[in-house]
Amino acid sequence: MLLDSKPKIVKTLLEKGILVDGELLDCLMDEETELFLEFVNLPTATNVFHVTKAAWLNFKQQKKNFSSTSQSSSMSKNPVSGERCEITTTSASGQVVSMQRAGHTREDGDGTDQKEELIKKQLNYKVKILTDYKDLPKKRTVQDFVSYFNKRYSAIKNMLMQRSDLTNLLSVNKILNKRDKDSVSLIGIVVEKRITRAKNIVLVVEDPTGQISVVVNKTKPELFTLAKNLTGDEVIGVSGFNDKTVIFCNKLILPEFAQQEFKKSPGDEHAIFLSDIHVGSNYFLDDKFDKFLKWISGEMGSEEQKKLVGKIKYLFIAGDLVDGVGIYPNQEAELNIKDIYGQYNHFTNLISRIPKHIAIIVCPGNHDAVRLAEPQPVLANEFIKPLLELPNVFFVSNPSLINICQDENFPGFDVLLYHGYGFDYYISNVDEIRNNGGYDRADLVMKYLLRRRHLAPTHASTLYIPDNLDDPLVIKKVPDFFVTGHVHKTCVSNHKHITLICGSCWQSTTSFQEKVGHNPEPARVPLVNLGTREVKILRF
Ligand code: D5M
Ligand code: FE
Ligand code: ZN
Repeated sequence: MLLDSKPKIVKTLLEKGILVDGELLDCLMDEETELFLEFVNLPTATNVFHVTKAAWLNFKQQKKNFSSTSQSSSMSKNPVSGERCEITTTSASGQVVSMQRAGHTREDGDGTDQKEELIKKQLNYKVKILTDYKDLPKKRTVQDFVSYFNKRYSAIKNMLMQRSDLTNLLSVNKILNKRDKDSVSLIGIVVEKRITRAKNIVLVVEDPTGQISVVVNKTKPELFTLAKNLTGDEVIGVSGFNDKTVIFCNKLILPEFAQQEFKKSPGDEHAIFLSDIHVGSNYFLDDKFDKFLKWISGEMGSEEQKKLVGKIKYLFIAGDLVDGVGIYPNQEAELNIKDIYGQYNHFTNLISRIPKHIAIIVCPGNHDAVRLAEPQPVLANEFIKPLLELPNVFFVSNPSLINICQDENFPGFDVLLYHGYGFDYYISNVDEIRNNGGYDRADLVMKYLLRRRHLAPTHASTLYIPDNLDDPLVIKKVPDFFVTGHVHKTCVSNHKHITLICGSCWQSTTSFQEKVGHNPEPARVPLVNLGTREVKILRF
């Protein structure tokens, strides 16, 4: 690289508003300057405030593919950004249905009639994509991070304000200026958590007017446990007595919600849940996936099972569709399909075998060819083009909220679909998760996030795009199903009538997972009877 020292690279990139990943910085020393400058000038690359080594390696791989197929002119368009179009149309019932054709613009010049035909066919699937994440192509600044946290704060504050137990609610500056000791409440973001020498917990909590210390005494075990399991940046309510510059806490309140209605579909419909397919990896279990495809196509299994397959109307895939390229160091040695297009082609061939009466709803994960920062937009057209021709495949962003099963007599189920890249952080850092099963209990992570009404409450758990209009990771609407993946072990549970489902995987234990003692459990498929909400786990 012409910029031959790390400080020079960092300075040059910072001037462009780009924060470069440490791993990427190491590998940049040997890279060609011009190619890298082309990379950072792409709309999405400059948009990704934090640039990772994976994104750079992906770019190089794609560049190589494009030049080998003489399509280098199309590189002026960013290969990893999705284009979206929204079509509003009217269903047979006269109801206005918002259809996102998988968030994609079809650019192959096919006829309008054909497109309309496809949209009409899609209406039969009773799938409504409620989240409409639009990636605004703009450079993010420090102010965007401030606005982002303000948006999160006010969204969760509004939820906490519904609570009757936050009496005498005051801002931090008013509490700090109070002369008398009194019973007070506040709503703030957790900035710091520490244990004192006397083994009490001190939380530093901030609102837009200032910061205050909150003392949680070890003599109140329930309260102490709740405080111990808090994570940085989450928004909480605090009640207690103020004394000069501190509050002695007697209650901590999370933005929790009441028990939900346990809805049951009037029709005899089923849904199944997959995640982490990892096509292209040496560890991809193609024989087991083939068995699954044969089963779902009715080519295998008892008569009863074949009848059941006919009732499956929805199939969710919670990310990591392919293993990707350049996702971790020396990944190439563990890939049997070494280019990203080849991986998606194979994924497409597999998914095309699923019968067309099943709506397939797919979001990306951290191994997919889209930016790592959340929300991850839908996959770009070129990776999945043949699937876009199919009426039953819906590509969505990560996270997404999708309504299924709705008709004139039933409001449908809202499904929150999220890959779960941040789960490793909560499993390692939150006592109540780590000490109660850790990786075997993805449901504990899901419950933890739902109780906080946020998919990545702490800044440290995932990469994200600071959106100053909204925080797309706030769980605004309480779903009926919360569906995730990433930890490669299936888990099904229930929290306040929300069905929590983590998909398994289709990849055997990788060398990395073996080293760190991970124990994935591949080829399991949760199956839900939407009429009874009963869950079965199928093994392949
Ligand atoms: O992640 C699958 C699981 O393995 C997930 O729990 C994270 C863990 N994993 C995999 N690779 C790594 C590295 N390099 N560091 C930490 N944890 C890791 P997946 O997203 O499929 O790779
Ligand atoms: Fe995975
Ligand atoms: Zn993953």
